[in-house]
Order: sequence, then C-alpha cells, then structure tokens
Amino acid sequence: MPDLFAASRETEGLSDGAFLFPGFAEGQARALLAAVEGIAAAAPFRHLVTPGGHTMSVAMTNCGEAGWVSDRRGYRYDGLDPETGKPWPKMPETFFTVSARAAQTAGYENFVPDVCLINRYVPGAKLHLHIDRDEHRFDAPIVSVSLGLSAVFMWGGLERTDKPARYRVHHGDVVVFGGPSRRRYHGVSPLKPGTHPATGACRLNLTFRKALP
Ligand code: MD6
Ligand code: FE
Repeated sequence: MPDLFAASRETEGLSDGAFLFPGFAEGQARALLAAVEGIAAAAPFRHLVTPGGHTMSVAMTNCGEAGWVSDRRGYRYDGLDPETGKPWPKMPETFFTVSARAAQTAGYENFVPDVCLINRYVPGAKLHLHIDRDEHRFDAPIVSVSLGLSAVFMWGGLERTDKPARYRVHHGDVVVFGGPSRRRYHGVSPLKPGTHPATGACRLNLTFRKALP
C-alpha cells in the first residue's frame, strides 16, 4: 500500500527544544498498551474535576512514584491515588526504555521519569490549551507518546494568546519538549470518531515527566 503520509512523516522540529518523531514508538506500541491495561486494572481511568468545577472530557490515570490529580482544591501530584487510597502502579520497564530513548534522540540525556500520566480520549474529548506547570523539574523534558486514533496536537507559544500550530499525531508518534519550549502552551482538538486496530474507538496518550523535587 502506498504510504500517503510519506512526505510528512519526517522528524519535525516544533520549536527550540521540541520535536515530533513520527512512528518512533510503533514497535513498542503493543507492549505499552498491554502495560496500560494492567495499570488501569489497578488504578482505573477517571474523569477529574477541575478547580473551577468542570469535569474533564479526557479520562486519566497514572503510574510511577506519584500521579497528577485535580479536584476542587487544585492541581497537584499525589503519591496516592485518591480513588483507591493506594500508591499508583509501578512504572513498567518498557515505559522507562521508550521514554529515555525518545528523550535522548531529542538531545536530552539520562531522562528518568518519575511519573507517567495516561490520558484516554473518546470521540469529542479534548484538552484545552495549557502549560504543564505542576512539576518541580523544569530542567527535564516531557515525553509524550500517542497510541490509537489520530488527533490534532496544538502547539502554541509562551502566551496563551499565541496562535497554535496544528500537527496530526498518529499511533506510535512521540513528541518531546523541553528546554526553552518546556513552558509552551499546548492542547488537543476534539477527537474525531473512528476505530483503530490497536485501541478501538479511542486515543491514548502517555506523558512522561520528572515531577518530584
Ligand atoms: C495529549 N498531551 O497529547 C496531551 N503535555 O493527549 C499533553 O498535554 C502534553 O503531549 C506535555 C507534554 C506533551 C504532551
Ligand atoms: Fe500537557
């Protein structure tokens, strides 16, 4: 079958210190998805409530030493899952290897994440423009792996009003951003309906961070 994406499936520099690597994690996708199933069995996906009282359309869970959570009190990293009262599931070995390899390819050596936030999008789910600002370590990049249905990733600037560029992210694509791009606004447009052989009718996104001091 001809590869209709061939022309655009090259590494893209998004901005200083930020890259999109098409298909970078495709070979590990099955293993990553199997691991997500195990994590979700112990720490189920849930729709968090924002401090403003809105229920997020994206369902989330975490693994690692802490997890990103939100409620009426605010956003934070918590060592315990508030739903179960237990620590988050351990970060699987494949998560460390894939994220470190991607970070290194982007020029960030020795990336060892302590948290992986797992986002699940069904059709219509979206993520408003935001900055990832709840982590302690802004010297470390964030590595983001897309699995399943494709989505439009919005890549903004340092101000909320900067008009974002739009990139389609597909199954196995990896975005790494750090350095001068670490505090850029970004988001995900409402997911279009569809089915993907690996995930069915959803998109999963793994974001690896160094969140703890
Ligand atoms: C997503 N990603 O792609 C949402 N944050 O589903 C993020 O919010 C994100 O992709 C920080 C770094 C990379 C990301
Ligand atoms: Fe983010």
